[in-house]
Amino acid sequence: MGIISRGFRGRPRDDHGRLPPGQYQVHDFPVLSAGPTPRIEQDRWEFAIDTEAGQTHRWSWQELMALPQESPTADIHCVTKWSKFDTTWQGVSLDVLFEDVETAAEYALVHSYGGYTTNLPLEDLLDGKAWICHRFDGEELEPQHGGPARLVVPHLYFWKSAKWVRGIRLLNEDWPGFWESAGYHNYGDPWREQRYEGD
Ligand SMILES: Nc1nc2c(c(=O)[nH]1)N[C@H]1C(S)=C(S)[C@@H](COP(=O)(O)O)O[C@H]1N2
Ligand SMILES: [Mo]
Repeated sequence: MGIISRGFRGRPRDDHGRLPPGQYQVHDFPVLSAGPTPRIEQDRWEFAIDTEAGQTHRWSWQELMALPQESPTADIHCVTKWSKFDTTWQGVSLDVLFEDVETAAEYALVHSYGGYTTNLPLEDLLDGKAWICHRFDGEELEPQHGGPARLVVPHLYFWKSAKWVRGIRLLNEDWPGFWESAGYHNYGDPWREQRYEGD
């Protein structure tokens, strides 16, 4: 076997290192849904945070719209290896929704209309890291991409960004969601390539 320099074999860094390991860039917006697209009218939509102490905080669509809105731009990374740069959203920061929520819980289980669930540490939803978004690229979020509203938590693999989001349950103990209980990584950091359990 000859000596092959790592520098020769290695790929050039993509777009100044914005592409996590094993990912490639796409310019379209793939749709990945584990089941049919639920249709929820805005006037029937609600979002709730349930605390570990049994308190519920609810927002109607009108109440969500009345909250301060942010327009995050983020790179998103799907575990099936596509990444999309500079996606532009509009929605409400989870920091705003958690303002009046008293909790000592460390874990969050996000659930969606249609039954999808995904789990993450509560701290990954706070401090400007996550939003409930209802607009994408300047338009109302399409049903196939999670409209009326979805979670967007771009620093983790995109399966954590629950479409058709309905609520968040705060838990003292971690509880795996849909993909997390099917062999995917519990945390899902794309920069550490945490795709599957054991990665
Ligand atoms: N409710 C729900 N949310 C979901 C999913 C799903 O199947 N159901 N798929 C996840 C996965 S695997 C990915 S990659 C993204 C895909 O979002 P997109 O279809 O808007 O690209 O949504 C995530 N959120
Ligand atoms: Mo995904």
